[in-house]
Amino acid sequence: MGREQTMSDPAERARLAKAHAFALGFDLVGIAALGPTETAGAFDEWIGAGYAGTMSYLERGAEKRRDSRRPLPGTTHAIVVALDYGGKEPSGPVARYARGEDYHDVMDERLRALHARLQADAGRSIAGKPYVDTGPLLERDLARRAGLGWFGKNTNLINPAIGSFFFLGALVVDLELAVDVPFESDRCGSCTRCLDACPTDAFVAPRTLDARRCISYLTIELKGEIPPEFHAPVGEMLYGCDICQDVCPWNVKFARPLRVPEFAPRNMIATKDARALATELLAMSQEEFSAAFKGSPMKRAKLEGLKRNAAVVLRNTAALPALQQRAPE
Ligand code: B12
Ligand code: SF4
Ligand code: SF4
Repeated sequence: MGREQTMSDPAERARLAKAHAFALGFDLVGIAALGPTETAGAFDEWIGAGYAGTMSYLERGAEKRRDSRRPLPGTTHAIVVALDYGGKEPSGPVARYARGEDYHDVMDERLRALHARLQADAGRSIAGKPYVDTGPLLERDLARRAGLGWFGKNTNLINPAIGSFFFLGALVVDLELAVDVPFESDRCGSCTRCLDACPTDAFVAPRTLDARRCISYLTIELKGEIPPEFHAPVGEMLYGCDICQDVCPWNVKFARPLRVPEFAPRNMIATKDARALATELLAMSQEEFSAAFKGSPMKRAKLEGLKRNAAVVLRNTAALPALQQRAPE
């Protein structure tokens, strides 16, 4: 087959796009046609119930989330990728996803490189844009349609070969590509481990999370004070929460060691337990914080938010010895 003929075949183009994505280090790749979002109803109900709390940007983008062609008009297909962030690494006060460099930057750079390779293959410019949590796309919906996994009861997208400790991203393009078969089966079965393990009872039903109760929301997204009823359940979690993924049998069995150097924990985090890290954060100036957390996703909570979390964690860890002494009662 000549080059021109090869590049006019959607199946061959899809094969090449996937080969490029794997060569760039992505762990899963699938292709979906853009169009009306199947789970838009679930999203609207979720917003309507108030479960998004103060994350008003989600509601603002609701219209565009109903159809994945809307964020970048003219685009027709998405190459959806997943990048594993090392679920086998030990749990700790900072959720695994946030210990190293910001995943938005790491994924965005790789998706841009993928876009450049597609254009080089085609010998022309192709309209397209990478999305990594950076626009009004329901990424888990798109990923399921591209065959990457199912919606777990903990709401995370789970893949039967690698579990759920991965980021999602998509390169939307104006290019016809052969699509993958959507992931139709539900492999959770009768398991309820994630629902039972959540310290704040944040799941109102399987696959429905009241974000206002989730430690990830409370320690990252919420501005202002964490409501007192959640102080004890936050435990030693300074930033984010991995509990409902840690207990999932698919992660227990298939989570992998960290392979992406950019996600290795920065020094500030690697060497400290919750108490030491909380103490250091509380004493930090804005300048020290900016230097120590340059390029970190933890900057999202700002120093003020991290100090708020640190105070809760310090209170919780200080109370532990006293509680342990009372155990024989
Ligand atoms: C807002 C948000 C949050 C919120 C709300 C989370 C939530 N579950 O809704 C908070 C701050 C709590 C959060 C936390 C986390 N997040 Co977050 N978050 C997002 C964001 C920006 C939007 C998600 C959203 O629209 N939620 C609204 C609900 C309704 O949508 P959904 O959860 O995607 O659920 C879909 C399906 O489950 C389905 N659905 C919903 N209900 C039902 C019911 C039935 C019966 C069925 C069949 C389907 C169904 O429809 C929904 C819409 O498509 C996405 C990025 C993006 N643009 O999509 C990242 C994203 C989902 N987050 C991610 C991560 C890594 C996390 C954390 C693990 C971080 C951490 N360690 O602290 C936690 C996990 C907590 C959890 N159990 O979900 C990853 C998830 C990767 C994966 N494997 O799934 C994403 C995709 C970011 C990325 N680009 O990698 N997050
Ligand atoms: S991330 Fe933590 S707090 Fe949020 S739903 Fe999962 S277990 Fe509950
Ligand atoms: S813990 Fe069980 S119910 Fe929850 S997501 Fe994993 S398999 Fe599904």
